Amino acid sequence: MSDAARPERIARLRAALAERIVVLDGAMGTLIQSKHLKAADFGGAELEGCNEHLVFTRPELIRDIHRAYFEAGADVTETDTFGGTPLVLGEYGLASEARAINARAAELAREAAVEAEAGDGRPRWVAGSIGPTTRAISVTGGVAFEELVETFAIQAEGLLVGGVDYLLIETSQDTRNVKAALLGCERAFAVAGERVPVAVSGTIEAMGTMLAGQSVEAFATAVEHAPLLYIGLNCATGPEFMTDHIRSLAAMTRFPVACVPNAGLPDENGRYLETPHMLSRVLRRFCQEGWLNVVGGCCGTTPEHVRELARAVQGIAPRKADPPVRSRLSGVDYLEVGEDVRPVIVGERTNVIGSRKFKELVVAGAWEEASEIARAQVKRGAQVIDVCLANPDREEREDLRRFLEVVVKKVRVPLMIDSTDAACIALALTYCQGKAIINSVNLEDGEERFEKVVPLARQLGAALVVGCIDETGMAVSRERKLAVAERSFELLTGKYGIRPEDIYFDPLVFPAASGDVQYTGSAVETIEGVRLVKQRFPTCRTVLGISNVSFGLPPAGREVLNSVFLYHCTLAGLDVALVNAEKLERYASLPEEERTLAEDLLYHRLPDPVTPFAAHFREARPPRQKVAELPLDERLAERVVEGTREGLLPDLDLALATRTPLEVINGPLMRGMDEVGRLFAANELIVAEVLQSAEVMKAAVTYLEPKMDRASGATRGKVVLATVKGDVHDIGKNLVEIILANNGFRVVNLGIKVPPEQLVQAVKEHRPDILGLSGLLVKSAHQMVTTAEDLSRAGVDVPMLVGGAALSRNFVDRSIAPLLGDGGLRPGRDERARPGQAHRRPAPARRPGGGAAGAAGGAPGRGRCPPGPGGRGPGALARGPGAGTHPGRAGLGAPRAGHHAARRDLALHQSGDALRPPPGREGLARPGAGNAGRDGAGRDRGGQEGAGGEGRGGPAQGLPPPGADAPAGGVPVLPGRLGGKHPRPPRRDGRGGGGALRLPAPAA
Ligand code: B12
Repeated sequence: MSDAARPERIARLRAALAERIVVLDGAMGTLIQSKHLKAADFGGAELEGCNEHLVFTRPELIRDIHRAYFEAGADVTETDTFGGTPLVLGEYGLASEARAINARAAELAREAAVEAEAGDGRPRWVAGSIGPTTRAISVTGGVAFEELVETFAIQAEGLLVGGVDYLLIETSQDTRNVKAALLGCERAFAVAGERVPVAVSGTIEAMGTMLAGQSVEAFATAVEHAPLLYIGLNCATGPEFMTDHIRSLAAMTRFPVACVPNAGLPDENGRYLETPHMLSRVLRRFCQEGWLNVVGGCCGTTPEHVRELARAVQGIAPRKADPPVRSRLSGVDYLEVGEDVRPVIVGERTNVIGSRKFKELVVAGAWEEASEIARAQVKRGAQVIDVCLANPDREEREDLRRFLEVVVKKVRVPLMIDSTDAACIALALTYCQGKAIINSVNLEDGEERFEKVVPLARQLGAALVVGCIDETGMAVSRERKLAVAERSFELLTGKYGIRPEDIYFDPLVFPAASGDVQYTGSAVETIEGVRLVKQRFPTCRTVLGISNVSFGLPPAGREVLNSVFLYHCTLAGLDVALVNAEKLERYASLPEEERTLAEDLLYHRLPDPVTPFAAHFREARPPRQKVAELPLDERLAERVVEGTREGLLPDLDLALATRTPLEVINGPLMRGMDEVGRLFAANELIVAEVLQSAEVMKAAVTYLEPKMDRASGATRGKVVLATVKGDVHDIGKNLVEIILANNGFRVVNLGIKVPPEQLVQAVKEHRPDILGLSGLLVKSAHQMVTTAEDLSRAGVDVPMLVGGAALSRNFVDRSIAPLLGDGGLRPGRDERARPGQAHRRPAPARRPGGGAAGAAGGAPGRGRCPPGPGGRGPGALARGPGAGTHPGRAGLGAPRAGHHAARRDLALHQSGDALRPPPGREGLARPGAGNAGRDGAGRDRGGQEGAGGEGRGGPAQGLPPPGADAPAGGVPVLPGRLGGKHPRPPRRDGRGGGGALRLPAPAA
C-alpha cells in the first residue's frame, strides 16, 4: 500500500460510517482453534498457542481467514494481533519480535483487503487489533502504567508499518489499560510521523460491568477525551445481554457506536451456540433502533455469522449521534453533574492542607487509615473526593502515588486531583479508571499553567477547575470574576480544545470575617459571581471551596456561616461544593436568628456585621427548642428530619403503645421523610444530610419490622423486587418487601440500580409470580418503560407491580401497561381503589425558628423539580380491607387471606394523572385481618448474592453509598471469563497461554 493511499482510505472509512452500517469480521481466535493446529504449526512446542506467531509460520492460513470474512461481506478485518504486545508475546520469548509480528499481521490483512477490493470494487479496511494484554492494571496489578504505555506503543508501531487503516483497542476490561493504550498509540504516531484513527471497544461482563468494575457509562466517560473513530462493546456475552449497555452508550456518546458480540455466552464446554440467524436478528434490531454504526462478531462467530449479519443490516440507516451535552465524571462509578444533583458534594478531608488528621496519617505512612478517611466521606454523602498531598515538607509525588494505590481500591466515586505540580497531576490521572477533575488551573502567570496542565486533561481525560485568577491577582468583585472566566473560556475552548462542559469555574471564596478589608463584602460578590458565570456559561459548571468563607471565626459560627453560604450559593446556581459534610450545620435546622446573623455577614448588610456574629457564637449559644419537648408524633418526624437517632427507639416504643408498626411508619415517620424531601427540593438540605435522614428511617423500620404481624405459611407466591437502573432509593422498596414477606410472599430483593437484563435473568432463575419495580426519580419512570420493553421482548410474562414517587396511574396505564402482554399489568379485584386520589401530605409543624425556603434575604427556594399538581401515586398491591391509614390513599395493603394465586390476587395500582414529582404520598396499609401470626416469611437477599442486593439483613445496617450497590467503597473483583477472546490451545509446558486475563481468585 502506498503511503498516499492511507489518508484517502481513512477518509472513505469515515464517510462510510456516516452513510451506512459498517460490518466488521468475526472471530479470529476461535476460527484458528477450530483448525486443530499442531505444535509445529506454531513454530514448535515452545510457541504452541501463540496465535500471533502464525503470521510467520502459517501466513496463508491467516490470510485465508481474512479472505473468508471479506468474501462473507465484511467491510473490515482485524489483524491477528490480539496478544501482539511485547508484554504478552514475552510469555513465548517473542517480545523482541513484536514490531515485526504486528507489521506482518497487518500486511497479511492488507493483502486480503486489496485482493477483495480488486474482486468486487468495494472498499475494504484493516483494523489493527490491540487486546487488553494479560494484565488489567486495576485488577491484577503486576504491571506499571508506563510499562503498559510502552508495550502498546511498540505494538502500534508495528501495525502502522504494516499498513492498518485504524487501531482498535478492544476487549477492554480496565479503562486504565485503555488510557495506557491510547497514550501508546500517540507515542507510535509520533514515531511514525503519521496518525490513523483509533477506536475503543470495551467488554461488559455478564455481571453488568467491566472486569475492573465500571459500567458502560463510566467507561464511555473515561475515554470521551480521545477523538475516537468509534466506541463500542465486544466479546463477553451474546447480543441480547448487551441491549441495555448498547442503548445507554448510544444515548450518551458523540462517537459512532459498535456492537461486536460473541455468538452467545459459551456453554460449560466453551461452545458458542448462537446461530448466524439468532445473532443477526438481534443486531438488526439494534440497528433499527438507531443505536449502531458498526456491527461484527467476536468469539464463536464464523464467516456464516458475518454473511447473515451483512445481509441483515444492509440498507438500515446508521445511528446519527446527537447526544445531549452533559458534564460527566467517573471513577469506578459514573456521575453526571447536572441540574438535579446540585450541589455535588466534594469531600475535602483527604487534603493535607485542610485536615490535620489526614496530614498526620500521611506523615506516619498509614496509607490504609488515610484512605479510610476518603471512604468515610463517601459513606456520608461525598460524591467526589478531593485528593491533595501537597505537604511542603514532603515529596508530594511519592505521597500521592502511595495514597492513590490504596484509595482507588476503596472508593468508587470520581477523584478531584488537587495539586499545583503538573507532574503530580499527570501521575494521579494514570491511577484513575474514570474521568477525574483537575484542581486547578488559572491565569495567574498568564497561560503558563494552561500550557502545562491542560494537555494532561486532554491526553488522560479530566475536567478542569478554572480559578478566577489572572495576572493582576484573584478576582474579588463579581465583574472581575466574570471577566476572568470569559477570558479563560475563550482560551480553553478555542486555543486548547477543552469542551465547555468540562470547565468548572471557581469564582473563589475569601474569608468574610477575617478583618482583611480587601475581602470585606467578598461573600456576596462570590454568590453573585456564581450567578453571573452560570448565566454567561450555562454549559459550564461552577465550584467553590465553601469553608474558606468562615476562616477566623469561632468554630460553632464557622459551621453555621458555611451552611448559610452554601445555601445561597446553591440558589445562585452553584454546581459543586467542597465541604466537610460531616460538620456542616443543617441549614434547615438553624434558628432564624442565626440565619439572619450569617446573612448579615455574607451580604454585608450592617456597618459591622462581624462583631454581632462573632459575639453570638463566642458565647454559649442559646439552646434551641428541644426536640424532646415536642409532642410524640412531631418528635418522631423531627428525628427523621434532623437525621438523629437520639431517643428514637424509646419514642417508637411509645408510639407502638397505641398504634401498629405500619401506622407508625405511615404516620410520623413518613411525614418526616416527606419533609426531608421538601427541604431537599428547596436546597435547604444537601444530599449528605438526606442520607443521614434515610439512615434514621431505616433504623426505625429495622426496629419496627420484627414487631409487625405476619401471615402464617409463606405460600402466597414469589415476588422479585428491584429498584430500577440508575436509581439508588430503596427505603420504599424495602418496605414493600417487608409488607409482602409479612403477608406470606417469598420475596427476592435484587437491590438497587438493577438493569433490565438482570431482571430478565432473575425471572428465569426465580420464576416469580410477580415482578415488583421501584423508582423514585422522574427518569426512573422512563426507565420502567424501557425495562418493560426489554422484559416483554425477552418473553417475560409475569405480572408487574410498579411503585415510586414519580409514577402516576395515567403514566403507568399509558406508557407501561401496553408494553406487557396478557400476563402483564391487569386490573385485579383492587380496581375498587380509586385512581387519581392525589394527596398532599401536610408537612410536620416546623419548630419555631425553623425557617422555610426563601428565608430572610434569600431568594425563594429553588426546587430541583418543577412543582407538580400535587400528589403522587406509589404502586399499590391489592387493596385489603384495612388499607389506607390515611384517608384518600390507595394503600399497599395486605392481600386477603384465603386468596392464593398471587397472579390473580395482585394488580398494579397507581393514582394521579401525570408524571410528576412528589410530595404527596400514598401510604402503606396495615396487614389485613386474618394475617396475624409470625412465621418469619421468607425473603431472599437478591438471589444474586453479593452482586445486586443491598440487603437489609440485620439491624442498623449501613446505607449503600449513593451510586454503589456493592459494599461501601470496595471495588468488586470478579472471576474472569474462561478462555477470553481468541482462546488458545493449552500449552504443553503449562506456561503462558495468553489471551485471557489472569485473575486473582474470586472474591468471597
Ligand atoms: C431519602 C432520599 C434519598 C436518599 C436515598 C437513600 C436510600 N437508601 O433510599 C439519597 C440521599 C441517597 C438520595 C439520593 C438522590 N436523590 Co433522593 N430522595 C430521598 C427522599 C427524601 C425520601 C425517599 C424515601 O425514602 N421516602 C420514604 C419511602 C418509604 O417512600 P417511597 O420511596 O416513596 O416509597 C413508598 C411508595 O413510593 C411506594 N413504593 C416505592 N417503591 C415501590 C415499589 C412497588 C413495587 C410498590 C408496589 C410500591 C412502591 O411504597 C412506599 C411506601 O409507601 C425523596 C423525597 C421524597 N419525599 O420522596 C428524595 C427524592 C426522591 N430524591 C431526589 C433526588 C433529586 C435525588 C438525587 C438525584 C440527588 C443528588 N443530589 O444526587 C439522588 C439520586 C441518586 C440516584 N441515582 O438515585 C428527588 C427526585 C426528583 C426527581 N425529579 O426525580 C426527590 C423527590 C427529592 C426532591 N424533592 O428533590 N435521595
